[in-house]
Amino acid sequence: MNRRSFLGRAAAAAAVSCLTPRFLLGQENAPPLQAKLTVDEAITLATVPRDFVGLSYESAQLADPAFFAAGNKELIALCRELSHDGVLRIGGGTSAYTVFTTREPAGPPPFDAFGPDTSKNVNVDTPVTPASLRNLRAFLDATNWRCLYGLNIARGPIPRAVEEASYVQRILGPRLIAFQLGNEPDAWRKRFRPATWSYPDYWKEWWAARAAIVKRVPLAKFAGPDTSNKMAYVTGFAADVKEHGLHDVVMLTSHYYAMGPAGAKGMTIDRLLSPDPKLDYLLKTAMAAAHNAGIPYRMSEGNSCWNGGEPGVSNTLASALWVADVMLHFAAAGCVGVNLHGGGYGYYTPIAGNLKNGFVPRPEFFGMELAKRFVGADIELSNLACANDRVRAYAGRKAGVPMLLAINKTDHPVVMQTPMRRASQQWLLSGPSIAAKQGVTLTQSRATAFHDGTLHLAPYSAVLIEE
Ligand code: BDP
Repeated sequence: MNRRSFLGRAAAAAAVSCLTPRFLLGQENAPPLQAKLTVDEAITLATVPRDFVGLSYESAQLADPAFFAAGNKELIALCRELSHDGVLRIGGGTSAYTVFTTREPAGPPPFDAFGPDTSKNVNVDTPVTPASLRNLRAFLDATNWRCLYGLNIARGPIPRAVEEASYVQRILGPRLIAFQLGNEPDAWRKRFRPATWSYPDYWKEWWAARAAIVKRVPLAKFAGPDTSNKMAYVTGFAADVKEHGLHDVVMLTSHYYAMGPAGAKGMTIDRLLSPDPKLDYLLKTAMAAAHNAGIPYRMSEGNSCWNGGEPGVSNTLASALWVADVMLHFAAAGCVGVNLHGGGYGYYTPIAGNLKNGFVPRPEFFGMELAKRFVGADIELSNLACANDRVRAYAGRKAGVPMLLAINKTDHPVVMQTPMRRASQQWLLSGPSIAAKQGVTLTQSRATAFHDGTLHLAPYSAVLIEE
């Protein structure tokens, strides 16, 4: 299904509409949902890589060299809280409008902080200079993160992208994972390219751009195709990489937004918390393509609702529960990482702020923090028997210790029988209400909700326990 389409999910919405009267608060007194989790320890679905957790920012943010810089201590601290080994992806819609120049501009940067691109078509050029790249390197050193770097291919020109690549490679050095050649090329039709534009045209351009970059930067590595939603580009790209034996293509990437566009009808908490039928198709297709090419797959950009996020949805407890679930969903499928898009004061940004006012974690940040506890863990095959598909669970084992993440996206309490024998450690993700923007917390406490293998989940909450 095309995420750019306005198609609603009428059936799913109808199925849950009986919940709406109690929807906003959750009912401690509502009858509990019964759930039973069984785990097959013999079958490991995936091991969550060290650098699974990531963020994605607009390329335009580089126009302010002080943003990704060693001096931005608050942002560095928040990134380190999310991961000691994360991935910062630079790209997005504005990567078609960045202009690399070695002439450092005089005067202040054009903005304080740059949120997700919502313009799609109308944009202004912003500079990227060696100073912003040197500061970005210092930021990556301070966070111990690495970078996926998007070059301006949509509008080029290619020689400028080649020059930029040579600076990026030299300055970021080991902090650079790979270049991405253009953001969402499957959406260039009728924007940057003619109406007839399709995958074979992209591959031709990609091939020429790669050749030009490799000539000047022989050590360059690539990831792609960094697409919006057209899986034909993902399978096509993987097949071409394989056919041409391109060992410098180290990763297959594409984007995932649960819904959108923000502002359209039906972009509700209700929908965000319901299973997304297009997700399993995406994962199955992307993983098969990656397997075919012998490279890992990473979800390089995504979030709850494209077009900058839906206010009252993308910045609430709902987004925190959603993100914890979706991160584990990707991880269990074998995806090697996810980059949650954001920046500035965008509604879906996990970290909000600017240099002047400081940086704060948004609700989604806490969902990411919960999911990150699975980094390094083996995710085991499990089955959750529950009448409500908004109750979710993931089981795993880290350094031999069994762990379980249970997510209750309903307004009922849940009583979940589990094979866990004890809960030595417990984390609780919760908030004052599902629509709460403030007061969402992740707390570590001694297990009180767990007795004799039975886990009690409050409405709209998630619990992670380690045996
Ligand atoms: C994606 C773009 C990103 C936007 C996002 C959105 O790559 O730059 O910020 O959509 O619309 O297509 O939120």
